[in-house]
Amino acid sequence: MKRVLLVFSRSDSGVDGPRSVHKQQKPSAFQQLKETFFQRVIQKAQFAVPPYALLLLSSYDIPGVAFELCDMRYQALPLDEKWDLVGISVHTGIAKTAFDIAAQFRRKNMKVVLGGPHVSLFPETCIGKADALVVGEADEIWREVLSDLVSGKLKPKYEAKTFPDLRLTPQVKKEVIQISDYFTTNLIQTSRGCPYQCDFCNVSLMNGRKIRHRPVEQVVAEVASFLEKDQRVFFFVDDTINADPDYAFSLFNALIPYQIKWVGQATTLIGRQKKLLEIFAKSGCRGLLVGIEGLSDASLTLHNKTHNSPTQLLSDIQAIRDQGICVYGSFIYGLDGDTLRTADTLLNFVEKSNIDIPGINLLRPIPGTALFERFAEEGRLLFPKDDIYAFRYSWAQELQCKPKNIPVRNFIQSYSDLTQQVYTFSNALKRAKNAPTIKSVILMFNLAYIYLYGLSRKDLNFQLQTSLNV
Ligand code: B12
Ligand code: SF4
Repeated sequence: MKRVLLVFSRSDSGVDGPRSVHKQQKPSAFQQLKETFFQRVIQKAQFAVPPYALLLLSSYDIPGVAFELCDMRYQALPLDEKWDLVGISVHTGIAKTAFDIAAQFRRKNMKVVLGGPHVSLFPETCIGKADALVVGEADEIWREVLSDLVSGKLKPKYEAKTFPDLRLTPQVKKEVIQISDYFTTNLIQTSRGCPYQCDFCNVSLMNGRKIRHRPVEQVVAEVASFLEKDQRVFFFVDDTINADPDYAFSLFNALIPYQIKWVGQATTLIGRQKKLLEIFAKSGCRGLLVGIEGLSDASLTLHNKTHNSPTQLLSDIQAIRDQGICVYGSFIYGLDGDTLRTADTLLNFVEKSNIDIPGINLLRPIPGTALFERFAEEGRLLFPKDDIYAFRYSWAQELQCKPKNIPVRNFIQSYSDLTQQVYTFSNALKRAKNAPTIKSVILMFNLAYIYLYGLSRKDLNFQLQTSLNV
């Protein structure tokens, strides 16, 4: 039997437990204690969900292959055991850590395969870091990798030539995880691909613009099988669960009898898709993350987020909340149409719309995106273009590009003031009280965000004083 270990490593900062991104900043003993406490709470309470991609890869039935998973948020690397293959999921923000993990296993003569968003987007940066690379969505080639492993003929590179047909993707099993480790283990993906092309996003680069679905009956069967082991909330990981309204309608209509509670991610258009919204509510939807990003026509157009309509955003959010669904509104401050006045507009909007959790993000140039390339040409990246690893993911703790219309120093001040005003203790209580449902979850998020945005202000200020030449 070939033993395959799948490894998921935590992010340095971000949803896996935020900490200062400036290693040179020495936290006091009290700060360290506070960070550890918050990291634990945030990890467990907020996003501690199993690594979906690795659960999927462990669900393939290949004769002669047995899977185990090491989730480094909970377990140390089992370096002293003998593995026939170690598979590591790599995203750009943790690529260096992933390469280091690969090197540790390879030094012990164990074979390593790398896959995931970073390998798919930047395969050339992964050459020599592993015995095999899987470029693109692995679904159709994973079987080949494993049969080659069994026959001792692992190839250095496997590349998905087309986007896989999700009808052939197996039902996810949870045999490799400890269910009690997580906030929930009910992660489901119904589709891949996004028809939109917001210039700061890399989803259509990775998954294409055409939406590919799993058949409704397959998803329903997966929900039913998940319920046998875990009755907690379901998280539909699709980027835009309402992108194909007809499909979404059939799916959630079919899920009504299962009486699940679920959360997911949608575009603001859901506010105007009345029938679908009703079905979402009836099928147990408790919260939706919606990408609002900017509030002005200028900003939305300049970043190609044209499916959002600034004049309808308020009523879109109202409509969602009226159905008893909480809204996590994701904003970006620092878009190309933004000026210093935008901070006030954002603050007013957050208050007027009663958004349950406002996410106030900084514009981040993700390597590979159209935005990244444009900002590089315009000389607006704050780190060298070739050092793609410098563009790490944090909790808005680092400015990575110059805003178009606002000097950096003023921008950081304005962003810090904004997050301070949005996240106060009394606002947290007010949002929890007004939330249409899951009030305790809303309170928990809002309280955690007071801490997280405090960390953001501290780190941004440190960056301003130490490395931003402005
Ligand atoms: C749901 C989601 C989350 C959830 C749940 C993640 C989880 N635990 O599974 C939460 C909210 C927790 C989350 C957290 C983060 N996320 Co996230 N997330 C997503 C989202 C929307 C879907 C991911 C998913 O499950 N896709 C479905 C699976 C099947 O696809 P996949 O992961 O790409 O895997 C396929 C292939 O890549 C490949 N593959 C993947 N791993 C491996 C490993 C091996 C060995 C092999 C052979 C193949 C392989 O095979 C899979 C099947 O085809 C994506 C956007 C997207 N469309 O991908 C962002 C995305 C993956 N996240 C991203 C980021 C940045 C993060 C965070 C760093 C955010 C933060 N600031 O903290 C953290 C990182 C946490 C971590 N340690 O990985 C980025 C990664 C960008 C990049 N270029 O690397 C993405 C692409 C979003 C974006 N557009 O920027 N995320
Ligand atoms: S931000 Fe959302 S809507 Fe825009 S391209 Fe990315 S996934 Fe699609």
